[in-house]
Amino acid sequence: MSNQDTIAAITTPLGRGGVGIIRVSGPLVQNITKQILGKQISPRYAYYGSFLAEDGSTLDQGIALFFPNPNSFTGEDILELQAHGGSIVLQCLLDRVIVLGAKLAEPGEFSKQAFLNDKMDLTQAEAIADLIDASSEQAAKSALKSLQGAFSKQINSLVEQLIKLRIFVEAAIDFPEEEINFLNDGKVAKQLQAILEQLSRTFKSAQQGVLLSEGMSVVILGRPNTGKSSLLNLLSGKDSAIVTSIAGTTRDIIKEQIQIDGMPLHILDTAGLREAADEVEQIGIQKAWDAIKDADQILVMVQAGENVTNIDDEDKAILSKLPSHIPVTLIYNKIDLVGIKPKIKQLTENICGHQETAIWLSAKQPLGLDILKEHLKTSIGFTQTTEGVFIARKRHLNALSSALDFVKTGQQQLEECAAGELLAEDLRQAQHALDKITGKFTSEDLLAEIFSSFCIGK
Ligand SMILES: Nc1nc2c(ncn2[C@@H]2O[C@H](COP(=O)(O)OP(=O)(O)O)[C@@H](O)[C@H]2O)c(=O)[nH]1
Ligand SMILES: [Mg+2]
Repeated sequence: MSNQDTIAAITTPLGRGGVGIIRVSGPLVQNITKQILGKQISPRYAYYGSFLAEDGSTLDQGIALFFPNPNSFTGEDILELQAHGGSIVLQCLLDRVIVLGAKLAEPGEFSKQAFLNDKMDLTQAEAIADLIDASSEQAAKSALKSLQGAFSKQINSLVEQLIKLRIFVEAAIDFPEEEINFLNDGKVAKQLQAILEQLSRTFKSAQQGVLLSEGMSVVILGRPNTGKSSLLNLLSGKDSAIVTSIAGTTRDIIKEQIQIDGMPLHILDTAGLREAADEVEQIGIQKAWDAIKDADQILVMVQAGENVTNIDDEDKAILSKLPSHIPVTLIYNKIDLVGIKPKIKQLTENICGHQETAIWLSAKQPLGLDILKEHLKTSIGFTQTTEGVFIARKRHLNALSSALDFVKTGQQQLEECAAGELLAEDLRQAQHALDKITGKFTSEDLLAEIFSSFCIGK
């Protein structure tokens, strides 16, 4: 699949800057170089000179780099013009390149071209976008690991093992008299088990990777004046939300992105839940309920009392409305008023059918913040060691989980009826699922979806 278009884009962010870069990739590059620089330039050599307009006047002066195919990012001829970073200068240069036959690159089109020319697989291309979007140092390091192929390597090794096993099982099918012996001698079962274990390990690492790239969404919920906005401000370290003793202060959802030891968190502060007469407040309350749908964790704030796990009927009513698949943590706030020390406790008596934890803290003093942070980390299964953690996406998790299912069914087929054909089919499906991760089998639609989320010029 070779692209006959020559594509171009400003690859540096728009606005003012010392340097701005235009990247051009495709078959017209050499011609465009000649027109703009007045001559061809040596490959991989920093050429300093004038960038010429059509009438021969100088548009700007800067550095030009030429990377001939196939040794370039996209695998095609690439020209990079490093000009001065003003939006007008760069736009004039880009216009010039477009007039000379290039078309404006779509978001992610350079990376897509690199993928289509086998310069990298899909996990690596996705890692570029994740590296650019990384919201913490750990996320950036993990994205780099994926970019360098750490994730693909694991997938490729699994695919290799699956292929080997498939060949073995399919050979057995061809010799019906010996098929049963072949399949029953324990070798296949052992290899299947090894694949299953490796798949599970990769799945777990990918889960960490998804956390790093997407972060965890934490919604703070509760009655008015329990200190939700105070907690948001405390976690984010700034005055994001207005704090007053007037019930109904917060109406819109206030979102802050923070990180705890490198784990990105999206914290959502919501309107206090109560029967509100005010229409605006009612809308805010509805928004609060909507927000929990995508939450990974819900913090329900209640007022600490002297009696340890005491909550009243209104709080119980809130808890009873929460979906049971999302972990809930009860936050007993304002411990400074009742003289309790910060602490954490697993609640054995579930209040509303959730796995619940209770934390006592003060959002105002502040007290107990470390306990909360530690709890958020452990409850999502975030391990601090980023060694070996590569960045991943939900798409990868889905594929891995589907591969796991197929290998497990294959195991059952083998145990229950030693049916070689059924096992071979499960192995084929598992391999197919893994191939989707690296992009060996990927539909045009999925490619379009993946690359369209990239930035222009990448
Ligand atoms: N004493 C004490 N007051 C608090 C604490 N947290 C919040 N408050 C106060 O409670 C009131 C309501 O706080 P706010 O964060 O706006 O609550 P929200 O309505 O749930 O968002 C404000 O006057 C806060 O200063 C706390 O831990 N201790
Ligand atoms: Mg508030």
